[in-house]
Amino acid sequence: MAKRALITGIRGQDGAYLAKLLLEKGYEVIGGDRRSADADYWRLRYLGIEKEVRLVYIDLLEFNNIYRVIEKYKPDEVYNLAAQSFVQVSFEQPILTSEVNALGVLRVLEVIRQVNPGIKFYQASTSELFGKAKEIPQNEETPFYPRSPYGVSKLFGYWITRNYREAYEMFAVNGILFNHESPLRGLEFVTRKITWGLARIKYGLQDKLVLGNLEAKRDWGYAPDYMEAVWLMLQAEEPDDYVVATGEAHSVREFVEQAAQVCGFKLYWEGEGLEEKGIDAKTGKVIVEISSEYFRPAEVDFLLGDARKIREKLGWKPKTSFSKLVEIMMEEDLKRVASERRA
Ligand code: NAP
Ligand code: G4F
Repeated sequence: MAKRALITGIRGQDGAYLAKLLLEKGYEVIGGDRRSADADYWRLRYLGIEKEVRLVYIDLLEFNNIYRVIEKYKPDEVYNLAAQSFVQVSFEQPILTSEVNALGVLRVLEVIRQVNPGIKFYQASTSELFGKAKEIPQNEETPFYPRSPYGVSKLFGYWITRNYREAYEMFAVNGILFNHESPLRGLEFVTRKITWGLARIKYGLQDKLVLGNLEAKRDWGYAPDYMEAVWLMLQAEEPDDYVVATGEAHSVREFVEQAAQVCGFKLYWEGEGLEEKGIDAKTGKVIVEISSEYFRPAEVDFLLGDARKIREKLGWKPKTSFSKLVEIMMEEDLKRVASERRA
C-alpha cells in the first residue's frame, strides 16, 4: 500500500518541492494549508502537481483542527514545514511567530502522541539556530545562539522535537537546514528579491533594487536537493538530527554580482555604507541602492554548514553549485518577467 504523508505548509517553497518528490516516490500526499482569502497554489501548479495533492485546512494555531486532520487521514509520516518563516517579520510579530513556530510544533507532536505515536515526524529546523555562531563551520554539536524571535521560536521547536523523541520514543527528527533557494522562493527573501528585481530592471519595469546588509554571508543551497535530505531523514533506521548544507558561504553582495552578470549587467560599486550604489557600467545607471529599512535589529553575519554527518550516515550530498543556483533563479525570473511583459 502507498505510504501517506501529511505536509504542513504545502503552499510554501519547500512544501511544493517535497510534495513533488513524495508523489514521484509513490506516496499519497495530504497538503496542509491554512485558509486564506486569496489562496493560490501557484507553486504546486508550477510543478504540475496541483491536482495530485489532496488539500486540507490545517492551521498550527488550532489544536483541535490538527487533531481531526491527523485522526482522519492517518498519515505514516508528518513533515512539519509550516512556519512564519521570514526572520525580518519576526521582529515585528514576535508573539505570532512564537505561537506558530514554537507552540505549533508542540501541538502537532502532542496530537501525534495522542493519536498514534508510531507516526514519523519531521521538524523544519534551521541554521538560524546558530545565529551568532560559536564556531565555523557549524555542525550538529555547535552550540545555538539565535539572533531573532524567529530563531528563538525555532529553538523551542528543535528541543520539543528532541524531547518527544527521548521521552516517548517517537520517531521525531530535526533537519537543521541552511538557506535553500529556488525559483519558488518567496519574493521577500533576499535571493528572489534580487533575481526578480534585476529581471524587472532589465525589462524596464523597475528602476532599482533596494537592499540592506550586503556583507551577510549564507551557505545557500538548492531547495529540491534539500528535500531529498528531508525525506532520507524519515527513512533512516534510527531517528536523529542532521545539518543540511553545501559547505560553501557567499555574501549577499556576491549573489547580486553573479545574478547581475547572468542578467547581462556590468555591475560596479561606488560609495560606502548607506550611500553605496551599484552601477551598470554599460548604461551608467544606478541599479542597486542601500536602505536602512532592510537592516535587522540583530543580524546573523555568517553561516557555514558542515553536513558531514548526513553524508556519512544517509549518503546525502548537494548536487547544485552556488553559481548554478544563481543561474537557475536568474534565468527563470528573466523568463517570467518577459512573459509578464508580453501579456
Ligand atoms: P515558506 O515558503 O514561507 O512556507 C511556509 C508555509 O507555512 C507557508 O505556506 C505558510 O502559509 C505556512 N504557514 C504559516 N503560518 C501557518 C500556520 N499558522 N498554520 C499553517 N501553516 C502556516 O517557507 P519555506 O522556505 O518553504 O520553509 C519551510 C520550512 O522550513 C519553514 O518552517 C522554515 O522556517 C524552515 N526553513 C526554511 C529554510 C529555507 O532556507 N527555506 C531554511 C531552514 C528552515 P501561507 O502560504 O498561507 O503564508
Ligand atoms: O533571505 P533572507 O531574508 O534569509 P534569512 O534571514 O537567512 O532566513 C532564511 O533562511 C533561514 C535559514 O538560515 C530560514 F530559517 C528562514 O526561514 C529563511 O528562509 O536574508 C538573508 C540575508 C540576511 O542577512 C539579511 O539581512 O540577507 C540580508 N539582506 C540584505 N538585504 C536582506 C536584504 N534580506 C532580505 N530579506 N531583504 C533584503 O533586502
